Amino acid sequence: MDSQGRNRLIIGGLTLAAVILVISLLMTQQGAWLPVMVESPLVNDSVTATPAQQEVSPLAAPVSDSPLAVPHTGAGVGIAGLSLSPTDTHAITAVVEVTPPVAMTATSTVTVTLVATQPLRYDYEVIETYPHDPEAFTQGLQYVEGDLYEGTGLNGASSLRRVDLETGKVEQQVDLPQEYFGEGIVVVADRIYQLTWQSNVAFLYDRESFELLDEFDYPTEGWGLTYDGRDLLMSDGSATIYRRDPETFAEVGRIEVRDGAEAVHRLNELEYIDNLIWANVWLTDEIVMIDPVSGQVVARLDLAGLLPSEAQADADVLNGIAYDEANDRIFVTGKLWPTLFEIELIPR
Ligand SMILES: [Ca+2]
Repeated sequence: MDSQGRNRLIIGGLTLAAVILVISLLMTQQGAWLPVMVESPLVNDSVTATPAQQEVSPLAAPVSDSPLAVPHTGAGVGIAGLSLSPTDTHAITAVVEVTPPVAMTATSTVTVTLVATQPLRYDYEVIETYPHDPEAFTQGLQYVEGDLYEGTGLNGASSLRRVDLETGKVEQQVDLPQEYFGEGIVVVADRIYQLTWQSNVAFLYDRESFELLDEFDYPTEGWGLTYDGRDLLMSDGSATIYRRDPETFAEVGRIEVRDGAEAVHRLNELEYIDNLIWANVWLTDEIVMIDPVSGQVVARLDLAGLLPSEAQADADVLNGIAYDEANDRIFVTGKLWPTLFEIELIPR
């Protein structure tokens, strides 16, 4: 994707965004819970003040039938003078005056989530193909300075590898003991991290020697792994991406991944590209691109048909994203795929 494409992606994601404000569990004076749904389109990212008091009518109607319109100036959605960034989540307090039948004031904390209602759609073009070990059950993939680093899975076939991109030749490899099913990997400076699927342990290696330096525990399954320059980002097959401290592997935050209001589950191999998290979605031909702040899917890449049908019989699913930042090259492959592809994105 060229820089213009990236800008188009980001700007498009914002332009199409909408704000859903949910005031939940709004306490009335009678002590009953009055949930109120507030929806309003996002005009742009500049927000000005609006009154903090709104009328809700009719009071007795179900939530979905009584949306509380949030007035906004032409500049965007305003809530009590807060300035909302389209990529942030905010906790705000709303004071709502409800009439009729009974005048009451209720206060609640609301979360403002900016929702990309229409993720951009991309198809692909194959730029180049490279050989890939058809015995490699790819679970982690990263491009670093001319080499591919790859983590493979399956008990008895799990490994960490350094692979020559052009030839697909494995130039360095360390195998995991039979009991471990290898998962995502990430190279950070002179270290390599490797997850395991269900053993709740990550391995830390010296990048050059592949010597095992340390081990870390974590409570979830291990699927994909990448790095944003500060935190490790880890998937576990759910819709959550965990932020982890590279030094201690301690959890330091979470990203709940959604497309609109819908959670996106089965997030697998990851790659951090241009401030977005790209994620394979297990059992699909899709890669989703996730805003790391809001967790919103801002684009979807459809890679259906990438692996020729004659190669599909012996192959497993699409999995593995690597990025050559210096040359803006995107590489993708799959588990037991004989080919690694350099692709370019084509807006649909
Ligand atoms: Ca990757």
